[in-house]
Amino acid sequence: MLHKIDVILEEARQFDAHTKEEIEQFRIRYLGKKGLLAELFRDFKEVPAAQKKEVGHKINLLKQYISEKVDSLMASTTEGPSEDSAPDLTLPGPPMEIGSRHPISIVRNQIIEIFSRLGYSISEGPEIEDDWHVFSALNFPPEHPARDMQDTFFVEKDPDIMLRTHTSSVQVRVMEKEQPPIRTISPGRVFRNEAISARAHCIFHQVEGLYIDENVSFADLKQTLLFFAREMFGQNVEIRLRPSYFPFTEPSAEMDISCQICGGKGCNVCKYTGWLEILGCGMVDPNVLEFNQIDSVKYTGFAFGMGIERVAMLKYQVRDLRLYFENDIRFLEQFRAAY
Ligand code: 2U9
Repeated sequence: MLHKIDVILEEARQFDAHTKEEIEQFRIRYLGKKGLLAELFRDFKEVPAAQKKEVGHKINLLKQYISEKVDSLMASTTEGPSEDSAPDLTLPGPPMEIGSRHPISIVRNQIIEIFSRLGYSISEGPEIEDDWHVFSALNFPPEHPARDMQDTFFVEKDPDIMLRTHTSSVQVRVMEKEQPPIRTISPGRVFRNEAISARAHCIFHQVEGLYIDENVSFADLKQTLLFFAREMFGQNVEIRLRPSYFPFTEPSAEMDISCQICGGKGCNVCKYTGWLEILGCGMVDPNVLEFNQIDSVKYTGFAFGMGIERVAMLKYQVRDLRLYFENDIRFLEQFRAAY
């Protein structure tokens, strides 16, 4: 029996394998159910009691040697895939995940496109502004709350410098350079000192519009906004204007659109009113025209302003403003099909 074990061990030592197939054959020959080790364990029953300890020890050492040899051969085999499983290099690669536009960009581009068709130019300007362009030139009285530290981000060392709270400042800069007719929209990022919640953020995006010419009327404003609302939300949409107040427009109004979820019948989105607020607007206050060297007897104008997040919320039924800023891929990828 001891001799038989030595012969098997020597044979196993001599064995060398290159392929997984050969290693598997080796494993089966020694460790398989009907293999040589199983045969030795069967013979072990017949070994006289006096030799059992020595023989049992040798069989265990042989089993351990063979198991380790199988493992190390498997680990060191350099065998590549067989010809059948080799990759087909002529096949096209896996499709690349393509990104999608952010919903704010999609809606901003749509707004720009709609007003471009009405002949509006696009104006851009600085995000860091001065008091004149953000407040004074727009007829904000000195005690207006927006001028307060609570509402606006000022530069600590110079209270004349601040982050713009609206893009109307861009249109003040347009008026400095150009005389009417002026027909421009200013999309851009604005900043307000607000606590972040589902309905408010300290950074958001606006599009403001300005049209100044001879004989511009409130009827022109209303028809322009109706055109915009129908292009943006669909031809069935209705609008209504409610009186409001802004320092830079007189008269001023807020515009609602008929709720697109319930068709104006009333639902929890429109709080059972059938209407959703979308923007503010009005006739440019003559003071604003005069502050900016535009003759307020000869010229009139209208202006409007909207938050892009709000328009996108209404268009895509987004319930929480914070989703726009978190960049969670599960939110963003839902806009892949749009634009
Ligand atoms: C000039 C003169 C007037 C722009 C206007 C609004 C009304 C308005 C808000 C809507 C939601 C800002 O994003 S929001 O918080 N805007 O209600 N904006 S009229 O008026 C101007 C612009 C430029 C020279």
